[in-house]
Amino acid sequence: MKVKLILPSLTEARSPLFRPIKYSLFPPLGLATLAAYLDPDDEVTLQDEHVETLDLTDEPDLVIIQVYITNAYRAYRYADHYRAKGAHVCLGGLHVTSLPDEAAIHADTIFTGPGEDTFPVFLRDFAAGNPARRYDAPLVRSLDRLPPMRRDLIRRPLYLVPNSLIVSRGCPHHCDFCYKDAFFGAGTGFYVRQVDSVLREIESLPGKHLYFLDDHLFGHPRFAGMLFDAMAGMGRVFQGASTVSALLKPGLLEKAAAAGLRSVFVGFENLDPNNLRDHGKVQNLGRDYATAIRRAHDHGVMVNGSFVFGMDEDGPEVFDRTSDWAIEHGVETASFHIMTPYPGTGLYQRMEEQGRLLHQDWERYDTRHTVFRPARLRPEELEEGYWRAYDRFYAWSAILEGARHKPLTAAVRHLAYAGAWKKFEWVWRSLIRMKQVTLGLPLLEKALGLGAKPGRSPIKPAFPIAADRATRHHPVA
Ligand code: B12
Repeated sequence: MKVKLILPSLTEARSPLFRPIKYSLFPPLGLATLAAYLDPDDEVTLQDEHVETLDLTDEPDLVIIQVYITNAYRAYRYADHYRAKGAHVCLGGLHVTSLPDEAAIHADTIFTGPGEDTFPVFLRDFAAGNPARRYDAPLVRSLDRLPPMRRDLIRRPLYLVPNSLIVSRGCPHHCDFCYKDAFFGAGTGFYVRQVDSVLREIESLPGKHLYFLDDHLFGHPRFAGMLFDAMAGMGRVFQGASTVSALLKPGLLEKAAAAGLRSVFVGFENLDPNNLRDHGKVQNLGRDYATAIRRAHDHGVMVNGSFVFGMDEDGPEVFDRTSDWAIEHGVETASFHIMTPYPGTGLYQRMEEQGRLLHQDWERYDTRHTVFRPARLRPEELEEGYWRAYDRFYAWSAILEGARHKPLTAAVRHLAYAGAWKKFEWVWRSLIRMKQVTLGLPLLEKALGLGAKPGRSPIKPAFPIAADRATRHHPVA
């Protein structure tokens, strides 16, 4: 059987206004995960429109498309295209789960929730000539029998972070702006893989650098502790995400840093406790953000802060105040977002009930556009402020100011990391044009490793490593 898996480009990724490197970072792990359930004899292609031009001239029997909110219209166009050619088209992912009826118009089969349990069932039904129109993920889920994802289908040179991996699903918290509760529904909302399987995957990945794409890598303390203990001595440097409260608790951060954690993504979201309370971000309430940052820095871990603008208490002062705060606390990189009510979330429901949604053009639900009526800002004021926050935070003077009070190596690392990320756009663009984005990876590893404690030599793992597909097809990055 000929199978085609497609990640259509997020629409904002096509715009000259946005930075192409952001869309050449992470390979489509969700699709590579689903591909692991296909028959080894199937002829499989995986195309990611962020990094390559889609070939739409082929004649697959089965087409699998991952739908995010801002690629939904593209996804539907490709779905219609392949259905017209007689292929069986499956749609799944976050947006399909939020709006299954919208997606169903363009699909032979739709899937809600994570696909690990439903996709293999569909494949059996499809082979028997009896596929259903819709599969909903079961309420009880586990990753215990997860087959290794098909990394051989990923074109590594096209990504800056080919060694992205994911060791859990979901998150233990319930913020009302996050897709998570809608996606996992009433079922298991946070679950982790077996540590051994993660270690085997890590061993199969070439080079030093790893990026954990989990929503909350520290979210299951026992699992995370075991993972970090086992990783110590593997000679890796890695990045991942945590909450403020997990950074404040002694124990895990120390283990993570010893295992090679060099930068952590933290959802600060907003500096106003009333805003945090409004959106159910209770895990941040009363937490000392400054101490969390200091603890990370003390352990040689850089901070990538994430902030959301447009909450009800936010007025015109919020933009400068937030970027200045981040600069003052030596946050190395920051991402700002305009609050965006994704369909299916508590926030969306609230905005709809209050009549505050401005439109339902999903392509503009990209966290760069205002799609609802803010309480204390005009919609265009919110967009202007959002761009200004970026300009202010990434001005050279601000980068220097943020690095100024740090010990020398940490200051150099701050400058190198923030500068390389935001100030050398032409380098990233050239690498993308050459289709050799991975060439930037040694630079990233160098910047992350600066000032870190001397690495220990890699130890042999205490279990046999399967010669898995990734090592066979991609010996070295
Ligand atoms: C990598 C990533 C990106 C990449 C996306 C490209 C890529 N390579 O996937 C980039 C950097 C471009 C990106 C951009 C953005 N992202 Co992003 N991203 C992620 C991240 C960190 C990992 C995705 C991943 O690999 N997951 C692991 C795999 C296993 O899960 P999965 O992809 O969901 O696939 C599973 C299911 O969805 C399902 N499935 C998916 N497709 C299909 C199809 C079929 C047929 C079936 C059966 C099943 C199925 O089965 C898969 C296996 O379970 C997630 C967080 C997360 N932990 O998931 C956020 C996440 C998806 N991003 C998020 C956000 C907010 C954004 C941005 C808006 C951020 C910003 N301001 O720039 C933008 C734009 C997103 C948009 N417009 O929708 C949010 C939610 C977005 C939403 N509701 O649509 C998430 C969930 C993070 C969060 N917790 O808030 N992101």
